[in-house]
Amino acid sequence: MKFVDEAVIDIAAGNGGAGCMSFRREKCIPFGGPNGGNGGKGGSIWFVGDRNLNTLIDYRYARRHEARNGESGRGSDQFGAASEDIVLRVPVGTIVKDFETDQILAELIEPDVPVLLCKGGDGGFGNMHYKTSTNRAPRQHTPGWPGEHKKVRLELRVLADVGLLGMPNAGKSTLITAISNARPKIADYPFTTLHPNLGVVRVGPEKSFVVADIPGLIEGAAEGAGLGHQFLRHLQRTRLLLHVIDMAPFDDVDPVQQAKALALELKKYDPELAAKPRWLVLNKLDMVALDDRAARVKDIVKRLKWKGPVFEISALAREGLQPMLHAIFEHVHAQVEQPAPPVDPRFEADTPIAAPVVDEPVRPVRAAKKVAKAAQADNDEPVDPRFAPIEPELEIEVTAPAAPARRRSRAA
Ligand SMILES: Nc1nc2c(ncn2[C@@H]2O[C@H](COP(=O)(O)OP(=O)(O)OP(=O)(O)O)[C@@H](O)[C@H]2O)c(=O)[nH]1
Ligand SMILES: [Mg+2]
Repeated sequence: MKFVDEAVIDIAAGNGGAGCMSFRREKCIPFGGPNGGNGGKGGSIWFVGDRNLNTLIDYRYARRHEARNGESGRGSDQFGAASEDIVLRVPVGTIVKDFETDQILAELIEPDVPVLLCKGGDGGFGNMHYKTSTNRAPRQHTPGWPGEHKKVRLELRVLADVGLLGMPNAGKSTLITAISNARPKIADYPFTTLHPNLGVVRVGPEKSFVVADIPGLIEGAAEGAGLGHQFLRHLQRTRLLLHVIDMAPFDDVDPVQQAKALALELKKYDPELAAKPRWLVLNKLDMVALDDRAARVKDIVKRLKWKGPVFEISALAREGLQPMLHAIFEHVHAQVEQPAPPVDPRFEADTPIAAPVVDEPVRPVRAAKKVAKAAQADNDEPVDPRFAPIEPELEIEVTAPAAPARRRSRAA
């Protein structure tokens, strides 16, 4: 399916139905009273992240999504029906931005968690709503409230832990094929890959991470050279970038020069992305003579003034992959925030035990002494304050309520 990672659509929620003004008119029922019902609510527009989608192509064709208006209220106590909401399913990782202001309205990171983007208008009140004991024949009724409408830009940023970055033909697609279940097209011409591919890497039982392979980047991408640099947005959510470098390029270009140019492009696109942890992956080691390898690697690292981790691999021959995968997994795993275990408030240490409610102040010193004495009574082990016996005979200072002052006039 065609990969589309951007779309602009209009969304409009439904208006609320109008309230009705009506009176009960029936034979032999004088003064029947108001019976106009409220209007129904207009449909809202929700977005939901769907794990099974990976493109925004549907929104290239269907560009306007309108929910229906709420039904108007009617006489005979009838309320208008609310309209159905519209749920737009988008790939997980989609960002919804306001078209005019570019403000982020929603990020759909969690699958199947609906996010409200346009609220439907509430229904208006019928005259039945206004009846009171003093206003028995109200003629007020209100129209429905309008629904929200927006023009939004949808941007897909794939959710991956690790991103592969490199010049065209560096071997990124070969690497993702070697380590994961992804099968992108591989060929010996530049720009084989035209859209991001995701692959799940299984390092061991219950140990996995997701890798994203993106199209190659060249010098001047910020100005539109090659495929431009727009797809770098797919690396913005990763935790680690693997900078794949071809150690034996065909046309004898300098890999160090290219690596520096690529780092510059990264900075031009987004300084935050350039600041992400980046590791060097020197690929196509099999193309370098055995006795020349160490010197070549040392030379590249030295000229790049590289301080971070360096891995020497051959994606095609599948050499040197395992140590790299384990190191990546450790890094990614360490960065994933561990969600705090749910705490049952009943067993929370800080929760005070329900104390007897007393209005008068307790004498603190004597009460504390008694608690300490009770704790030492049976054994010497320190007693958890939560399980300390509640002192029944707390010394309570009872102050007699002040006698009401007599009026002087009476006393006199
Ligand atoms: N000898 C050798 N060839 C490799 C290795 N890795 C990749 N190649 C070859 O390099 C060529 C380009 O590989 P790709 O994986 O398509 O490169 P890419 O970085 O994805 O390129 P683009 O998608 O165009 O950006 C292919 O012909 C691969 O067979 C390697 O480790 N050793
Ligand atoms: Mg490729």
